[in-house]
Amino acid sequence: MQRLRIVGAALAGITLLGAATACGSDEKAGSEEKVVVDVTVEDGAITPKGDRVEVSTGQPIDLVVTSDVAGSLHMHSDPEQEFAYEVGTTTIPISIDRPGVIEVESHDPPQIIVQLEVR
Ligand SMILES: [Cu+2]
Repeated sequence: MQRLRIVGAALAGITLLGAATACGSDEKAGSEEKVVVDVTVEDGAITPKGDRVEVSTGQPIDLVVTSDVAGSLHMHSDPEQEFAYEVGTTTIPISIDRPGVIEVESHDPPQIIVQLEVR
């Protein structure tokens, strides 16, 4: 398997969705913010290109893929997982229950999309 080690410094396209309620929120104890990772596939190019995203074990993560072609992502967790996406926008909810660095990549073209640094 080809692995491109590209670690982007910029965290473009990655958004943290915080609890939006200003007051009177019924905050759940221990609940964590959802991390949304926006992935764009356009004309054969995929962004982001290896950005590191820090998450906690069990934290909900949405991979939101907007693509002009159907394809799939690989998550190099143990066991490895594959997620299909369609033309348009596909939201892939994931979470990782063990610490480590998990790569989310494409095989066509071969590219690391994000590295999830799970603490
Ligand atoms: Cu893979």
